Amino acid sequence: MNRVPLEGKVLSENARVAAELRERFREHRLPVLNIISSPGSGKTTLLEKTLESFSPSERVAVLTGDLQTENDANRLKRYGFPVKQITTGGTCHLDARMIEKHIADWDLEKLDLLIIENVGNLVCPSSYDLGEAAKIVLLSVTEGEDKPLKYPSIFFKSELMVLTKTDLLPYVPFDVPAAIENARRVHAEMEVVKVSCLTGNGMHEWLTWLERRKHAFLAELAHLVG
Ligand SMILES: Nc1nc2c(ncn2[C@@H]2O[C@H](COP(=O)(O)OP(=O)(O)O)[C@@H](O)[C@H]2O)c(=O)[nH]1
Ligand SMILES: [Mg+2]
Repeated sequence: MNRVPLEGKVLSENARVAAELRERFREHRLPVLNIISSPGSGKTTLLEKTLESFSPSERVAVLTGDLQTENDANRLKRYGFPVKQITTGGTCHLDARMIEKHIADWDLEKLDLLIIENVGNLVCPSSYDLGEAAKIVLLSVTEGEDKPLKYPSIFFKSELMVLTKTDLLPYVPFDVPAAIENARRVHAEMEVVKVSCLTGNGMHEWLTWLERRKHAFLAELAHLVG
């Protein structure tokens, strides 16, 4: 079987749909963030804490991807914001068509932020553009500081690395400066935030980053238009 041309076709079709989505998100002045990590790094927990911190008037929505179950959407729905689960069946990443389908009945004009929790995987999601403004990679302190070197693509493409579960640092031999250095060897401009969702340490820095990124997206748009 000739796998490579088929894979190329799938990726170029995805790129086409993602470009249309990006255009739509720009028309609606909607910053979209694509959160990627291995399973269990703390994506849903970080989103729970994030939604919990928002005032009810915040115009945010979340799409969350997994192979199976509605568990994450059920966890996230408790905060009162629009949330949808995308179950991929067996696919190890979200693609642009899935995003298009799941936002079809949302009025994007009523949103100021859309956060996508990708399927837990450090490899496949990095190849599939979802029309997002930025990718964010999470790395928990139990995963080893060498992961940016082993899975460089996603670290290269992400603007921000969130080091999660920092409350566990006293118990695991994880070298934080080495992890940051490894990430910056792959992506020199990588921004880094260290967070513990258990203690709340670093949440302020994460929320500040989010706010700053939303403004940067709008400023970029104004620049494109003007
Ligand atoms: N100690 C600790 N555990 C965490 C933290 N964040 C998440 N967890 C735990 O890590 C596990 C996986 O978290 P989850 O958010 O479901 O990860 P996801 O698969 O990336 O969405 C759960 O048992 C969480 O309670 C944290 O900051 N500190
Ligand atoms: Mg999750």
